[in-house]
Amino acid sequence: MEFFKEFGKIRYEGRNAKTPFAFRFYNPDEKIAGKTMREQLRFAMAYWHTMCAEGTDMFGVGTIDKSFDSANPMEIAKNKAYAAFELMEKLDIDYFCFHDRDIAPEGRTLAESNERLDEITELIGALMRKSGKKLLWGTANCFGNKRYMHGAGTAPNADVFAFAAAQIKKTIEITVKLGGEGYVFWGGREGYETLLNTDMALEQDNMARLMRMAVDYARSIGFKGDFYIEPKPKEPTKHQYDFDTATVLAFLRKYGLQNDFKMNIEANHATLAGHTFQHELRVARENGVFGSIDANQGDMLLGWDTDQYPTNVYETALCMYEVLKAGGFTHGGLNFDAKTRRGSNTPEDIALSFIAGMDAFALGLRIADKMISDGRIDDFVQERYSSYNSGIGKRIVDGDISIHELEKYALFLGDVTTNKSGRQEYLENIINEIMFGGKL
Ligand code: XUL
Ligand code: CO
Repeated sequence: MEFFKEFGKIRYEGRNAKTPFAFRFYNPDEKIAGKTMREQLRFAMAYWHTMCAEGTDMFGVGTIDKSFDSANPMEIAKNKAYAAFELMEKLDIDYFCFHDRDIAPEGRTLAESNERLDEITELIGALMRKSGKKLLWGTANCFGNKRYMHGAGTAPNADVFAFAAAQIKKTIEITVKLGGEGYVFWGGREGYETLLNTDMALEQDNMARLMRMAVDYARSIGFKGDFYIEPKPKEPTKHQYDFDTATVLAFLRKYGLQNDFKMNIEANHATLAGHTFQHELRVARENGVFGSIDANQGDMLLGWDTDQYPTNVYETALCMYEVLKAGGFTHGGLNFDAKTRRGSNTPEDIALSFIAGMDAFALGLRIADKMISDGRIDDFVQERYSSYNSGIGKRIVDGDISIHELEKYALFLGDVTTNKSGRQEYLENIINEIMFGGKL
């Protein structure tokens, strides 16, 4: 059965393509920076937005039909699996990501939920073998059910903690069974609404305990992929413990988990934390914990997680610059944690949204590669810090000078009267020149 009859296989047709159902910039087999675009970008489909989200918001019901020709929950789940693989095939997307509850509806008991997961993962496994599509990462939805109203790993109720642990254990098992390359912790309700009712220390100790158990269990059953934490500062809780990359790093180091986790950086989460997307990627890269990306964008005028398809090429270029500087993805990839707008409610919109996002990242990769081969930006940064390559600067970075000697040196200088310009505008214009020079 074909679910998306409105469009066929999307192919690269170049910038003069006649149809909107074509890639203009994403040419999967073209090599950029030493690898094919397919290998560099490692695009993934987020099961929850693409197969499940119906366009509901705080003020209204769904506008997008995701019933997939059935009214029976398990039949819908199976049809979603068939539809997901049809879509990945048509869009030339190699990976997908899911929460346990996206792929199979929750049952009345944990045992029933687990049986349903077994049934659906059998089907998904068969579809993966047939198509060659791969699981980028799995995760457990420990935030949607009302039992998680006060959190999961950070819940004040130990029974809830136990339930979350069991749910995560099962999700790790199905992730391993499907050959997943990663496992994500996004702390959906791991935070607080008010400190008046919160034992922050115990909550964070417990979260670390849960993560340690999960990592040890996964490794014991042969999981070779990466664990990620996905930082987000707020929403749904007022304050989420995994606020941003720097906060998560402090948490990991406090609990001795720093060698077990990398970051899954989401663009819209970065901006909610008051950072740029590039900032979060840079902090991760500089600390050796760059892992994977949830590709989307927020709206400059809205203060919440709008999860829009990424179309801002300036942002994708600076993102791919950081990815290339990190040496590219290993187990991670670009997961479109993005949903079509409530008003974009046709099947065609799903294809057009992915095309927009994939082309925006293809452009970003092309521009980032040019930024690096052009060399002016990297050379400028090197030159800017060149005072540390010799003399007093070299002694500072070598740890070969005392504060007394520095004082003596500064007294001899008397004052510092020259500083070189940071040339911000010049550098920004280099990017514009690389992006548009000769093409308009
Ligand atoms: C929520 C979010 C999640 C995670 C996976 O903001 O980004 O979808 O990516 O739980
Ligand atoms: Co996300």
